Amino acid sequence: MALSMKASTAFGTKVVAPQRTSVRARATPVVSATLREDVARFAKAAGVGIASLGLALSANAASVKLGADGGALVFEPSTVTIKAGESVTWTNNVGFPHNVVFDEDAIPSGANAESLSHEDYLNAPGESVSSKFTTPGEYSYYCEPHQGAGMAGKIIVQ
Ligand SMILES: [Cu+2]
Repeated sequence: MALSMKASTAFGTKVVAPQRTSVRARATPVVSATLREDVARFAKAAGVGIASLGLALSANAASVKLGADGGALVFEPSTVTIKAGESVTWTNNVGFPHNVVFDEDAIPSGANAESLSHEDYLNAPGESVSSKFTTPGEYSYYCEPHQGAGMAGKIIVQ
């Protein structure tokens, strides 16, 4: 009550337009601080979310399943087309362990087979790896454990 009286008094002695803001600021300092904190926290969390979302969007990662839903030992889809600078993410689906192997002679010159490859076996369900492709061209790759079964794929980088 004392606060609102003071606010009313102030209201009477000052210019009308900015008073509303002034009164609200005076009447709810604690709420404002908490709100500011919440907004800051939210902005921080959202910022991180938006940042990674932006990254995902601008990087436009293509997704490849390791093993088809039906159980076939294939990369699904076996061929993906992306733009230079975009990434491909491989995710364990069925029939693992899988891995992702690029050979020097099956990728554009200038690209690094070793850094693109993920030779460590993916053993866990849903486990994923990704590679970023910066050099345009065609990249053939395979899964070592299932190479004999024809588990091979292609990335076309435009
Ligand atoms: Cu495999």
